Amino acid sequence: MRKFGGILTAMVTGILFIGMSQASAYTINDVFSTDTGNLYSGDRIGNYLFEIYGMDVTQSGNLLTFDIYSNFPGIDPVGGWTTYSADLGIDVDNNGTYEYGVAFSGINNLAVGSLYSVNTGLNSDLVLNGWYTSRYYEPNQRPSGYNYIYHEGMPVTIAGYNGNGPLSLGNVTWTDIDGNYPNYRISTSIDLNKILAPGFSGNITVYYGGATCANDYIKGSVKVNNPVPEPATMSLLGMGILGLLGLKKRKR
Ligand SMILES: [Ca+2]
Ligand SMILES: [Ca+2]
Repeated sequence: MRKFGGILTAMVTGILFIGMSQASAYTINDVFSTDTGNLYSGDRIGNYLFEIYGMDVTQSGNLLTFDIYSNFPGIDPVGGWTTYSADLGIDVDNNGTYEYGVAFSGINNLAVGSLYSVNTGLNSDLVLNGWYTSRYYEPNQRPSGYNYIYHEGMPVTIAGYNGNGPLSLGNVTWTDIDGNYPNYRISTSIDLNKILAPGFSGNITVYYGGATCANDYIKGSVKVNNPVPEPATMSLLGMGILGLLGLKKRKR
């Protein structure tokens, strides 16, 4: 019996270990709590719907894909404050200022999935380096009123969008994972050529403010390599152009 107990313990420990290692295997891990009852738990404040667990970042060619794991459904009314999803911020030189954003909620004239450049010079009481902060969105802002518990002054939904139009259009998808927590995988992809020079290899900082109240947020550094266009592709392209020119000449 003793031996059996030992084997059983080893099996249970093994299962637990696999479970734990899977839960924390994100590219960028965020502290998370499975407590759904309390307003302060782990690194989040407020309802458990704001909980962020982690972010996976994967690269294929010049396509960089972000998968964020969160309980946030994309829109959630809290009292009189309708919170939306914050945008994704990208800091290409790791200096704390986000030069690029991806629109996740599309509530300010940019379609969901738009990659945009930020007017980083813009600062005010409610705007930080071109990003509207959580305080900007709070109904009855201080000092006239203060009704909410949230992270003040965090860069969240859009943005010091420079007004020149999005750099590219794209998609953001909310996938209901399996009915458990985290509730959603939020996914989007960007073309690295829109934000980095060809041949760039190094770290960039990515940041997601969660909901507009920034009650949970995630930030981390990821290594990327923006490939230089292959010479073979370039010469094929060149041959194609020459071929077209030849065709044009012959037609005359
Ligand atoms: Ca968290
Ligand atoms: Ca920067």
